[in-house]
Amino acid sequence: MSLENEILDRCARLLRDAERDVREVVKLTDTYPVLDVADAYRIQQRLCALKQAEGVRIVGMKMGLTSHAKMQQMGVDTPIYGFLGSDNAVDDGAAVDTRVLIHPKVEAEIAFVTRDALRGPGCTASDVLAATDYVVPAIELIDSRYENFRFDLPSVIADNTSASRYVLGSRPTDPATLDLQTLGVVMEKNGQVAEVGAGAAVLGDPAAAVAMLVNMLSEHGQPLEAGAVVLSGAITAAIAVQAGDNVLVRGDGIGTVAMRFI
Ligand code: 0L1
Ligand code: MG
Repeated sequence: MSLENEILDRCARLLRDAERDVREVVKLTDTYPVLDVADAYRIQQRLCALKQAEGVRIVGMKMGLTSHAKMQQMGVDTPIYGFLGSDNAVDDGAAVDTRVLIHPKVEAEIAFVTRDALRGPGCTASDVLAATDYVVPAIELIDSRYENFRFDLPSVIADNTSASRYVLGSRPTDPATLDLQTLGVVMEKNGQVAEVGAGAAVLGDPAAAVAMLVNMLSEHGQPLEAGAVVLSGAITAAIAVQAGDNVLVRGDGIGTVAMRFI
């Protein structure tokens, strides 16, 4: 059963205000137990429209819950997606002010930047590689707007899959020169190795995760635009960060990317 438009609008406003006011809210399904995944994507679209009305540009998309461990934890077998706004982008090595974040965590990812638009259904990892301009290592900062970072599937989809900030590495690499599945990634926090992983942690192949995104978007009649940034999903577990922390991600053959916290 679909919730009324007025309720969907109210949910989007609540989440937007929570992010702006740096305030946790109860998960949406506590208030609206019938909220389902379709409603949740409608709320996410409204959140996107609210941000665009404030002048935010949509610069790309992200995949979430791409590891089997996270899917199992949420009791689902399909990843989820969200949007990336110009307000989410941070420069490589720049400082992020933790006072405007609720309970930030970071994860290491591989980001794709598309040269050509992609349309599903039937998009494959090969299609993605052919349409990709370059890949770079990325750090995604997730910051759920929900109390204690706890939610269920519809609630986290509505909350734009916890999207908050991202930073891209400065050295673009042609994915044709890489084996993305075996590409090793190390995440260091304050000079110590915190997490390690390989591209295959993302649905077996980060390019397959982007293909899945394209196919999911096609169910809503949407393409993945040319020039889009795509965060393909976490290669490592997410780790909590606080003021004073420095995070660096190093990917085999693709360079490094860093974020620091003040
Ligand atoms: O980017 C992600 O994989 C996060 C998806 C949402 C779940 C979470 O906040 O951990
Ligand atoms: Mg992520």
